[in-house]
Amino acid sequence: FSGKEIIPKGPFTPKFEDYQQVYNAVAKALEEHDEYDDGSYGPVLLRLAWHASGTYDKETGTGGSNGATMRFAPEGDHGANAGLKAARDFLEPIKEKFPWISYSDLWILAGVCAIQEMQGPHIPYRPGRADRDLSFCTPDGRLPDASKEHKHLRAIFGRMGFNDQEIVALSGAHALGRCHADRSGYDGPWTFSPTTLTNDFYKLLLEEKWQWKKWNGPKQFEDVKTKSLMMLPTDMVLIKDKSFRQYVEKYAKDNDLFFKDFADVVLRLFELGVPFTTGEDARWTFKSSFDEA
Ligand code: ZEM
Repeated sequence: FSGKEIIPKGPFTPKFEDYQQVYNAVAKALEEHDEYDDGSYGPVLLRLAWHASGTYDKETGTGGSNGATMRFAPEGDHGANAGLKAARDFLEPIKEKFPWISYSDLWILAGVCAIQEMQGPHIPYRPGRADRDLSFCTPDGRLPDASKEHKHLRAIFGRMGFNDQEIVALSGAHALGRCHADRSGYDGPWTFSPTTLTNDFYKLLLEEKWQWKKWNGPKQFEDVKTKSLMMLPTDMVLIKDKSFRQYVEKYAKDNDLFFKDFADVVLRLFELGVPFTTGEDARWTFKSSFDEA
């Protein structure tokens, strides 16, 4: 042993290809675990990325996806985060395989992957989030409460820096997934295709007749025709409020416009409060399973 052959290695600096490998691993795991819910972990992964990001407060610069503080109590135990352990556990083997990625970058990358793999638009992404300890947990109450009204939605999303149009564009995510009685108390899916991103959330809001569901659970709406779909009180606010409604009408008519605006606003949501050392031109677009090789 001469030591001559030892090539000094700097710290591993992952590049686009490395992150695409992580993307591919998440996409593969999504495909493999089709036993979950309506056949995909995609919706709950997106919800994890949203709840990690949606704690941002523009006044104090606290919260947001940097830190992944939902790993810890108290934040992991906040009522709004009930059920998100399923998403965090789903990503654990991926974190083990790619230990160089921070949890906070991984959760957001997984959200991007979920959107793209559920046939949504491409969401440009850049890494730069570092994990932080539990002293950075945000206080409870920063995420929206589905039982509330217009003022609440504007206050919560305004705190993150979003306007009416952006609130409506973000809400189109409710085309995906479902409510779980054992998590939020609410029950049921919003659309008939909860694992494919479409503008159906807006179409159904406008085109179906909705009535209060008669049951023991929290107040929610059901469609009169099939009684199999649901809307939260905050979803219904989007067609009751004139300013919100004009955007619901636009997105119901034009899926391309919805995809464009959704991609723009989700990108911003996912970057809130992150102390990037790179510029906006450093964003990458991952190849999805639907893209040409
Ligand atoms: Zn949701 N959301 N959300 N949301 N959400 C649920 C589920 C999902 C609100 C809300 O209270 C709830 C955004 C905005 C808002 C997703 C994405 C996004 C559930 C059901 C509730 C109660 C949870 C359960 O029981 O499992 C409220 C009040 C919102 C204010 C407008 C935004 C913004 C989102 C992303 C951009 C997704 C994908 C789900 C489905 C999760 C799943 O497990 O299927």
